[in-house]
Amino acid sequence: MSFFKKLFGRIKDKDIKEPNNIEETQQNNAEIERQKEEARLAEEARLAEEARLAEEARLAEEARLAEEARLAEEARLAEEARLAEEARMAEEARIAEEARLAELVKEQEDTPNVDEEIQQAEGVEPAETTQEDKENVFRRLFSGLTKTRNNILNSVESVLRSFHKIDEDLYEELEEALIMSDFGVETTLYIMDELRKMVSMHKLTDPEDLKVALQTIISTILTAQEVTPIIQEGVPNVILVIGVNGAGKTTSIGKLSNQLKSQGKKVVLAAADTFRAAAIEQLQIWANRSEVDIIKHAEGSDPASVVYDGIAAAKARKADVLICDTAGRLQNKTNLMKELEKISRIIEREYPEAHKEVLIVLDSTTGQNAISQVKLFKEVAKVDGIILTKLDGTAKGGAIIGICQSMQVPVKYIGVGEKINDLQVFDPYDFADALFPIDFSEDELLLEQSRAEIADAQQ
Ligand SMILES: Nc1nc2c(ncn2[C@@H]2O[C@H](COP(=O)(O)OP(=O)(O)OP(=O)(O)O)[C@@H](O)[C@H]2O)c(=O)[nH]1
Ligand SMILES: [Mg+2]
Repeated sequence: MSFFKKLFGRIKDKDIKEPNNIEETQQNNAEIERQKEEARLAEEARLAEEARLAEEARLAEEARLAEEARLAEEARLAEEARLAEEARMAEEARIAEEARLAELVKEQEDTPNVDEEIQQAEGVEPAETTQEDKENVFRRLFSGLTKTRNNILNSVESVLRSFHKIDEDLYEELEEALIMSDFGVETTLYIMDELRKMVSMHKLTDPEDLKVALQTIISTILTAQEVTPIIQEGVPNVILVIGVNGAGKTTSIGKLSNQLKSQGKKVVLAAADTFRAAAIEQLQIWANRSEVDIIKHAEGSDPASVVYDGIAAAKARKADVLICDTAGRLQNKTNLMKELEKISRIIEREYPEAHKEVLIVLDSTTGQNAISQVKLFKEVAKVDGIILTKLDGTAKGGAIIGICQSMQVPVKYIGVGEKINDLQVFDPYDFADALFPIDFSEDELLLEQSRAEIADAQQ
């Protein structure tokens, strides 16, 4: 077959009209070109549409992310505003509460004690402690313990209110509430044990009765330690005040010297915290306020030599009480130990005739931490008693129960404010009453009976 025949045959196969002349062939070619162009344009349009859609999707995603970010920012700002408002309201409440307490204290201080004024005018010494004095002391204690009481009462009462009978679930929730109120785990378990015993001993069934029972157990814990007075009559006394820095040593010494002075005692202070000049100045201010003598050396001098001079001055001036302030820094325990040992040695050697009392000052706002501080200082010195400060500023006063229960060191004084009169001799019964105020008459009887029974059982 000739070449043209083959070609024509194939064209025929493809149903293309056979060109019958050159012009037709040209037309066919043009048609092919047109179709190609059309296909190219269609492809171009398809790609353009695809790109447009992709761009549209990208823009939509961008808009969605921007909206998401805007909403998140809006939520963040709203949360920030809410927290700021909460903080503002809490601060306002704190200031209002502070003002209320300050007003209360001022009212008490401004109330003229007519009896005392008449007695003084007549040259009669005021009676040692009147019923009114006692009531004022209790009121101060009651007011100082407000935060702790609210903390304990709110949680205990909300548990008691939510039960109609005394059962395991109640015990469990009460246990949790006491732990949350800073009683400490060990002490809480002890209290719960005692509570179960009392419930079965008195056949208690009403959850409300548990409040009286709790108060009984708490005051029993608080009174378990024998509390001896910090000073003895007829002999010279030395009080060594120790504790971590900021606990309230210097302030408590200032308040204590004022009390002792007003009881007619001759007091000398020894500024044995020579760690920084401000500590010496602070004690000097308290000495001026209480009008008592102070022995001080320069900043950085040997604390034991201040105590040595303090003893010499106390002897020479026939002082009843020498109170030694000490540094509380614990960064270097070995140094602290050596320093306290050296001071104790000087006191033993130079003042053997004196009654010695080592008091540890604990900041109640540190809660359970106070217990580890006692443990630490007991390694260094024989601790005779505790001054527990700042009970007024904390909700963690419940820690005192744990301290008494586990430390075998009696609490002797408590600080319920920054004023000169805000250091109180610790009265465990008053403390328990101020912590769990119960308006009772018959219950009081039960309370007293229970105290006696527990005391009997412990003997
Ligand atoms: N609210 C309140 N504040 C107290 C009480 N006792 C002490 N403070 C305050 O606690 C702060 C520290 O008291 P200081 O007496 O300087 O403590 P310190 O243990 O001597 O401290 P260092 O000398 O640094 O070791 C002071 O601002 C006192 O006013 C208290 O019972 N209640
Ligand atoms: Mg101090």
